[in-house]
Amino acid sequence: MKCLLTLLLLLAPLAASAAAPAALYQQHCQSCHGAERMGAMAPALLSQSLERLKPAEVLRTIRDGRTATQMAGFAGTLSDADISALAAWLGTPPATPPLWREADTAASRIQYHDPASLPATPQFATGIDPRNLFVVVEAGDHHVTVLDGDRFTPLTRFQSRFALHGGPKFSPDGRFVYFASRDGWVSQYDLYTLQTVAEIRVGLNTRNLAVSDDGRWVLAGNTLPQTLVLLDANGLKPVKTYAVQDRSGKPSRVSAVYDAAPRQSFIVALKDAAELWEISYNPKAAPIYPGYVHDYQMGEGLALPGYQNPRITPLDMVLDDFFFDDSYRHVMAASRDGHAQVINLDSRSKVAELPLDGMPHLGSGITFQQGGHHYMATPNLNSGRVTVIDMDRWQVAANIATPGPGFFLRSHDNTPYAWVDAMMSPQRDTLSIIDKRSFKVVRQLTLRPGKTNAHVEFTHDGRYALVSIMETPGELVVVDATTFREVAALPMMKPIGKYNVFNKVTRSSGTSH
Ligand code: DHE
Repeated sequence: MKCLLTLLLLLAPLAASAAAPAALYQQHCQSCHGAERMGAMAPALLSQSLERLKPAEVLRTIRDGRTATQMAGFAGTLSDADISALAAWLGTPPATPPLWREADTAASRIQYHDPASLPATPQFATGIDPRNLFVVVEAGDHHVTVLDGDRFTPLTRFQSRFALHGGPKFSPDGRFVYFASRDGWVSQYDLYTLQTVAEIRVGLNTRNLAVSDDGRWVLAGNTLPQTLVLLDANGLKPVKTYAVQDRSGKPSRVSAVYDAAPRQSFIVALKDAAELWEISYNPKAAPIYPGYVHDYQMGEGLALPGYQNPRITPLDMVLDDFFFDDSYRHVMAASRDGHAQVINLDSRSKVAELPLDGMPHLGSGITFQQGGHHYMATPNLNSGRVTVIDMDRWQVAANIATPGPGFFLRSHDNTPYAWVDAMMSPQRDTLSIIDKRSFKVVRQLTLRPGKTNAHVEFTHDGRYALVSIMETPGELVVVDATTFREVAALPMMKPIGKYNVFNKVTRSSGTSH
């Protein structure tokens, strides 16, 4: 009895301090960050939303606030112990998993402008080429700059949703650009009138989105909840929500969604299931794979083949980073632990193993042709090299050493060079320029010593390379792609990625799609 009393006495203060963070949250955070930490005018504070932040950064943000935002510091209001308890509590998942239902998605939609009322032509000065605009995502203060790609002058700069991630995607005519934020917001922005048309929150934690080649659909993939959400691309009205689960019914997070334009379908990579999904947006799709449902024994009720229904290719392991050949018949796929293979999307089977160890970043790869061969090249997230794969033989053609692991690789049809960073290493300030003909590094470029030099995108003609100095404050540096000389620099707040309308809508082989 004495023992039990001692234990209860010992646990009492713990119980009191365990209750405190929830109350602190309610009192100080909820009005901006929303009930159940789901986000409101400020971002969600779910453990999934914070997993990219180091615990010390969470602590610092609560204590000191965030500059240039409405997040005030709580150092004068809360004790150090309270701040630590709150930070630790935010890092743990809520006792009851947060729910985000179709009705929440539908209710979140905001239409700023009726798509039918938008003027038919660009409203900015004539002489500015709407196909050579750049959309630059500035992560430092959550803004987007729209840049004239001929003069390198900003047309506008606007506040985005918190923490945009992944490549913004364009409508086929290049008029609209679609953004996804990690918090689940999808935004449709009109580059002709430089204004947001509509926004909708499709989930609590989103990976990325894809836009269909016919311009009619946007598909967004979530990790929380484990869903895919199909939207009407013109105004973002929700059309369909797919529960993502494997054949045994186990839910899976989405790793990424891609548009396979030549197949008129979306491809979906899954983080927790050894399956690959393909969702056709071709209304005539039904007869294409009539045997599929029976092959896979899914049961007619679970997955019907055809238009807007997932057709599933079973895999022999979870593969969640993908790259496609130009026809989108073949997908190169890698697992987190360095296994890679090639899958034929027509026969729905593995056709080759790829000897790619380390952590190839396939999603950041490029394709090019050389000497009659089709190649793809990929950086590696944990090894200083770019691997070139001969796609005619599915063999490694070269491993090109770079100063350190890199994240992004870029080129353009009009340049013989591919540019790669080493941003995952101490040499994060050094870009390596690789000759696509010789597979050799021909130049190293350090535009701003000591700072992260990464993510390159070319002008529509391939004459200039725009490089991010990913710092707050940072810069966007314009480099002549032939002489490698700097020609301009614009101050920006941690420009993460930049996207050229022409290169994206023409699916230039040197950039992401
Ligand atoms: Fe990304 C694209 C996944 C971390 C900046 N990133 C993508 C895409 C995927 C992905 C699947 C392709 C989306 C598309 O085309 O729409 N990224 C992941 C991860 O799994 C990873 C490693 C961990 C995570 O937290 O999700 C990750 N990514 C980062 C970063 O830390 C980066 C550097 C900074 C940030 O803002 O998060 C980052 N990712 C980017 C950028 C793109 C991207 C700039 C678009 C590249 C492009 O040119 O298209």
